[in-house]
Amino acid sequence: MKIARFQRSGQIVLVAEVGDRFFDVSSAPNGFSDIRALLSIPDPASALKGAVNGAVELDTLDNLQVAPPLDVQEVWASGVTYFRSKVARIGESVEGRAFYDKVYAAERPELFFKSAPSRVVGHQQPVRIRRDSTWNVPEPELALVLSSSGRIVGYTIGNDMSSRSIEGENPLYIPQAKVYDASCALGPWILVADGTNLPDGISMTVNRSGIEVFSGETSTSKMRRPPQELANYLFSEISFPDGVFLLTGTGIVPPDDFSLKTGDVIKITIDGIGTLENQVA
Ligand code: DO4
Ligand code: MG
Repeated sequence: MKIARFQRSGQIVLVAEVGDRFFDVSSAPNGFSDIRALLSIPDPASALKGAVNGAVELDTLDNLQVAPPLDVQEVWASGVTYFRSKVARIGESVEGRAFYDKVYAAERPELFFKSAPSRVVGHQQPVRIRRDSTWNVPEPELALVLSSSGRIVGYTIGNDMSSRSIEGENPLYIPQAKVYDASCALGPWILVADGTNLPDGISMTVNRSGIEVFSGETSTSKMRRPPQELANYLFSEISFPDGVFLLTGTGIVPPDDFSLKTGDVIKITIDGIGTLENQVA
């Protein structure tokens, strides 16, 4: 089952896709309209199944506008969880390279605050590059949707937009390289986790004036750390009563001569979840 948030006449509608059918789970007597409610109960997957049973079926999604898949949750991110990310960062930062090498191998992962919900954009909304940055890339990442108890409730698609020039100048600038308006895209769908359906293939294309200027792919099997281990570290000394989204790091890094430009269209596809598309403003 997949779920997504939509807007209809200014109201949020939570839709479940089951097979090729769509249900308005916010219409059910035991339903939900917000992600906060879903992530604060002990067994969100069963609650969703119950809500689908009492929900109105939708013939079409045509009259709905897709919204980001979160409401009040913070977004956190993991770093250097793929060998490709380590190699790229060692290349871009002469003085900082030992830190990336160490964090890839260390027991404790790199975790950082990525975004407040107000700075997250959804499917087909523009992402931004910083005006004071000369080298900018998208980072396609599997995002974990975690309940208030730290359980993986689902998976969505994330883009951890990043300035490589600012991060490369000094790793202490990472918050500025990573955290700015519209630097995080998520969605549109959340694949509900069932314990056996960790998504595998991740791919990304960047199109410029209709021409593909980058494409790459990876697999979550190349991640150095299991997703639940990242979640456990995140929850070890912080609580998230409304749940939280956690990006799991990038395994796709464009070559060093590539930088995003205004107008570029970024498409990230994760098997079993769908495609997140954003244009660079
Ligand atoms: O170490 C800096 C950030 C790494 C990151 O965002 C990633 O590996 O995806
Ligand atoms: Mg990243």
